[in-house]
Amino acid sequence: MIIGSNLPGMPWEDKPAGSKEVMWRYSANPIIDRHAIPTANSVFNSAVVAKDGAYVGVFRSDDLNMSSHLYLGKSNDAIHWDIEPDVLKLYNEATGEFDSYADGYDPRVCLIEDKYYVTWCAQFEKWKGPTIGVAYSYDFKKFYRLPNAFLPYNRNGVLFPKKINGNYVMFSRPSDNGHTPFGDIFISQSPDMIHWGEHHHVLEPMGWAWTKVGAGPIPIELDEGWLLIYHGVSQTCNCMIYQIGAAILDKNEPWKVLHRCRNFILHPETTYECVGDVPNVCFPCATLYDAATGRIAVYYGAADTVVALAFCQVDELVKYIKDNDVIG
Ligand code: BMA
Repeated sequence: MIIGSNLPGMPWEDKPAGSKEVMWRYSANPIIDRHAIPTANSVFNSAVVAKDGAYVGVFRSDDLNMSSHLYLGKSNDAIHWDIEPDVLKLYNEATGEFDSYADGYDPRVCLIEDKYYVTWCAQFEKWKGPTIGVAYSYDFKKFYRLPNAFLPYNRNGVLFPKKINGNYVMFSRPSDNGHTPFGDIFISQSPDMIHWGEHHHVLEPMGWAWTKVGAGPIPIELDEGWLLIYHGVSQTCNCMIYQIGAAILDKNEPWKVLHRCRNFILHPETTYECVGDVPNVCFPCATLYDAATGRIAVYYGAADTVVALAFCQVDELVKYIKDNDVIG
């Protein structure tokens, strides 16, 4: 059971008749085209949230110079998106002055109390390698930048939607300055969103995700723990394959893995997942969910080129994880 708000208008499509999949794709995928921004080569790995009866999002686009930036977008149905053509501006919290643009990639958006936090992989030359950028906004109009959370090299900084034991909690995946042929998910904690410590190991590579793992969307609170949807990567003779997996973590000590699914729950197999700038990539960055019905919509980047949508039912997913559990 999901502990959270109801979102009856969220995107949804029933599982196709006869399908045995625990997560199924939207029939009109991809929902966002690679040229959805005038200057874009691609729009993928992006994050959406519900706000004031509609939807807002932070989108990754790689431009015609193959530089990655973040852009704001809005939507009435969370399927058709109006994305602003200019890069998201960040203000300096101390001065309130416009300070920088959001250069980087793979945003996540997390509402904690009254602030929408954006975390992303910040890759300015001055940071000396990829690390976790943090900014917040009250209104999705003005975004204030906070200090980067961690030292380089780090990616996939994903916040929990509420404080746990009085602390903000964030997943991350220490990495290298390149395409990182390794990687475990860790958790760090902070009293103020600036100073991070009390680190714990969470998930290691295993099975179909034998090369590396990284947290995906903001975890979803269930009655029995936190639902973590993550990407897991296997390295073959000619490429890395990015797949989607799921686990359930302890509610109060979320570095404790209660259940971890042996099988992937989505694997690149459609044309839009297997043909693009980086073939064979499903990279989940956000969900929308409706607590009343247990419906979950997963937003994922496909082939580092477009944004796609998939669906699952929480009870069915939890049962699938437990029926195929590698823990215990
Ligand atoms: C990761 C990140 C993601 C990307 C993936 C596959 O290292 O760069 O943005 O989707 O590789 O290329």
